[in-house]
Amino acid sequence: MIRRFVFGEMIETEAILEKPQAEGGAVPFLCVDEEAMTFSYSMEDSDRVYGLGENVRGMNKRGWIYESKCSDNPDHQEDTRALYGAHNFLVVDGKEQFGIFLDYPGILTFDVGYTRRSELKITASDWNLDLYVITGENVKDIVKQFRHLIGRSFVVPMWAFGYGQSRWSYMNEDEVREVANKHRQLGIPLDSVYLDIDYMERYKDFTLNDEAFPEFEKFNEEMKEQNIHLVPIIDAGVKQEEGYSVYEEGLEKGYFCKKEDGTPFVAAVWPGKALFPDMLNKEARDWFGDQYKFLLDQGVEGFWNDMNEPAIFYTEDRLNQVMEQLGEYKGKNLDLNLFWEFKGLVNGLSNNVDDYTKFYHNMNGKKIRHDRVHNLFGYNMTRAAGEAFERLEPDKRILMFSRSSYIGMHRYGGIWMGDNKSWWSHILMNLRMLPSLNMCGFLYTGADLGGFGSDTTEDLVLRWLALGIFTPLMRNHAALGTRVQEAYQFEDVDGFRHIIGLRYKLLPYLYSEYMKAVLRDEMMFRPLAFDYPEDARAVRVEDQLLLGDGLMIAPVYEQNAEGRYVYLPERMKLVRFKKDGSCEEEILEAGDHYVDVALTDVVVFVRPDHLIPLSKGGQCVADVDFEDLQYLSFVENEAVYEYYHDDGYEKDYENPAHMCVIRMEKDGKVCRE
Ligand code: MIG
Repeated sequence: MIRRFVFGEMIETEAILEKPQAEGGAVPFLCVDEEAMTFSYSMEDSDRVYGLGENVRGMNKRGWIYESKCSDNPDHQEDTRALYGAHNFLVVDGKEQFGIFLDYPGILTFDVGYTRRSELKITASDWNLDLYVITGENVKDIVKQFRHLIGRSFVVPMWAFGYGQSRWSYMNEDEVREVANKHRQLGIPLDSVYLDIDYMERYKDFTLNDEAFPEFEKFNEEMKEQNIHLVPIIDAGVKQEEGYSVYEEGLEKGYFCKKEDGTPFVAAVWPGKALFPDMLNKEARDWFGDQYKFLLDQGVEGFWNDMNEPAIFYTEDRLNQVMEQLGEYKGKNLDLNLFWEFKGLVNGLSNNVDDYTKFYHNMNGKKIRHDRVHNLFGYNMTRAAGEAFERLEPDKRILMFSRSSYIGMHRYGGIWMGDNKSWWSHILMNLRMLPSLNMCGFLYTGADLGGFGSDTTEDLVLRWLALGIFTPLMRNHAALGTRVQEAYQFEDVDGFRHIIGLRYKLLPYLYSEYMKAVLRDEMMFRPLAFDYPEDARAVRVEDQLLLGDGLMIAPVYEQNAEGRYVYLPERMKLVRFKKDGSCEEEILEAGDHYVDVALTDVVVFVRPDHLIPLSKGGQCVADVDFEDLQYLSFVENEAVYEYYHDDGYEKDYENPAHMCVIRMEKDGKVCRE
């Protein structure tokens, strides 16, 4: 059951398109303090709290404080309170079971037992919000109701399930061609190469650097002939430059965010001084979306939207102020306090929250200060693109994923998990974020495999890929200046080919599970707690996941490990895929097991009476034969699998012809209905 409670007059976010009738009266379970603008709940010791989408720490969010404040924050540490997205949905599982969603576009705090261990306290910055309270049979049911409420998740073209290679600093055609060729020559599968900001002419959106990509359309075609898709980045800021048509047109039509006095708000990002299109304004959004046509017309079928928190290096006004203030330090003896103050001035230039109070949106004719709707910006940039794709390419699926997001954005695109590091702990962070994001509708998601910042190592990339082969977005991406980390840069090419190759074997299962999760508002990745709520051990497991209908995964995330402990909530079949192509199987009883996992092994666990359809693999998604299936299976009585398959490009998702039932008997006999 979903109940909606209205407090004040919220600014419309369109996170939920069809709102249930509002209710009056008391909010069950929650203590509401209008004065302090808080909701609180008293937790029992055994209560667990799930959700909050993109955030650090455990799947069980208890014991920390989180903020919904979309931030360009490359420090994904234990004490980080906010990342790029604002995902105000959580589920309490314990004595009471309920979900809450706060539809509120400003900054929120979720204190989940941080100040007082037994208290969950949510604090808003003003009292204009809608609160949804969802109750149901169990956690999965609560999540499903929420997912239904926020609408169906976005679907990618099938090639976007292939392996993608990215790096900030592929400077020109030849460098991109080399990435493609190396993979093909060495037989390492690949479906896409990402273009970071260097493909543009001086970081101007919807332009191409003509020297680096003299004949882009032709080049894109050349890549497509090899079944490789180029996926360019789009940034939120539009460069301020006379004669640049996007800038000129946006300015003329008044589509950029403005300061209080009505003049354009100028902030510096990649291209230096830039303006932010008013993504919250319908006309500006349509206009910005139409700009993607420039690349669509040249054959591009996928994009990633970056810097849309929006990130700000500095604003013109603050920079001028700081420059002036800095002069005052000249000739002074800078002691600790003064020196920190001095440093603080410069450091405070970037992503300064105060700057978010300096510009305005025009939402349906109403002037609204940015900080009140801060968390809607990235969502609406991606919505601009998503809506434009529907207009411009109605019959095509176009890949889109964004850095910043809000609840509801999952209808238009996926997200990637932002600027992680080449750290072992970030493999685990990647794993833990998956179910929390699925709860919020983000099914097409993944992390920068191998790590974005910092220098990586071969073993780290291999181990990370062994998780990445399961995530819908499977992309290796690294920052400018870091150690190169394409699969072919390392010694054990056979190991990379094997692990990445497995992704293509798993594809029939992964795509089927993804589509079922989309169509049924379900989660593809679940904590063990969601399926085994009665198992006191399972509910505490933080480093294993259920993947779809029949699999459990337990990746290795520690350096130099030769295996790991795995907890089995029931009898399962372990399957070990080895580099030499062989496959070992072993039935394990419920309980704890130490499982050997060599550096190039991939281990999965099949649940009883389940089967997993596999293909024979391929060098790209187009190679994969979805009819000629093999099966991983663990049949004690009979296994039944609902197999979803479509052509991966058309949009008639609901066509029942895409679904069939595969049955396997104890003797291994398979039949399809
Ligand atoms: O502040 O475009 O998260 O994936 O490579 C850096 C350059 C800006 C941040 C993105 C990252 C991308 C990078 N961008």
